[in-house]
Amino acid sequence: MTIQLYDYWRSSAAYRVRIALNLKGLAYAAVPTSLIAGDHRADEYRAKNPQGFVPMLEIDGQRLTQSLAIIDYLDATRPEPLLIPADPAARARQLAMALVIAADIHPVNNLRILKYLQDMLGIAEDARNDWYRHWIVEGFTALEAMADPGQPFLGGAAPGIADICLVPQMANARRFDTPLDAFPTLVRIDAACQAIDAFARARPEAVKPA
Ligand SMILES: N[C@@H](CCC(=O)N[C@@H](CS)C(=O)NCC(=O)O)C(=O)O
Repeated sequence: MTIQLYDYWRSSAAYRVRIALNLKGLAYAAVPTSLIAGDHRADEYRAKNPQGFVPMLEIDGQRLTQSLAIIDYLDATRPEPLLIPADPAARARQLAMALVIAADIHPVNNLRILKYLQDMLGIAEDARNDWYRHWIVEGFTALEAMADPGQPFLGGAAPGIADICLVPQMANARRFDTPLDAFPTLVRIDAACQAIDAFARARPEAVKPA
């Protein structure tokens, strides 16, 4: 049965799942779900995904949400290549780096948070952009210190779940003109990932509907 990814080209959480599917060599059909048109808030979509976020993955008769849970499912059912290490200590380290982004940077910069700052609190665009950059710089400062500068990827010799979270967050950082000079290891690892076809094919510009 076809794997279906409810996807929005600019969603960084969906971008993570696109990378994971590509790294595992899994073909999928994208179901474009526009955050700008509000497709994610439509009753029909919320009936399938009560949280009303992308990504959502339909696979093996399952309907899965939350990008990290989806990647964990893919690892459990299609372990090649493993994206979260099996070794408990390595696993904890990789998840910790992934969660700096997925739990601590990304949620406070989400579309609905930015809309709340704008619509409910009357925060102007410049201040919202400062907010966006602030949380990236804070999180990247920690992640730069956690990364091993001697390794090609956050995941070590091969990219893993932390790299899958890093690349979309880097794209967001650049989109909002976040200064990256203080993060040489992260910048180098991002470039190494982007040179891999599975990452390149998942880029927002590569999947943006015509
Ligand atoms: N923790 C979730 C986050 C999903 C998420 O926040 N998706 C964003 C797009 S990147 C979304 O659907 N936002 C809708 C909104 O903020 O209204 C995951 O990792 O899948």
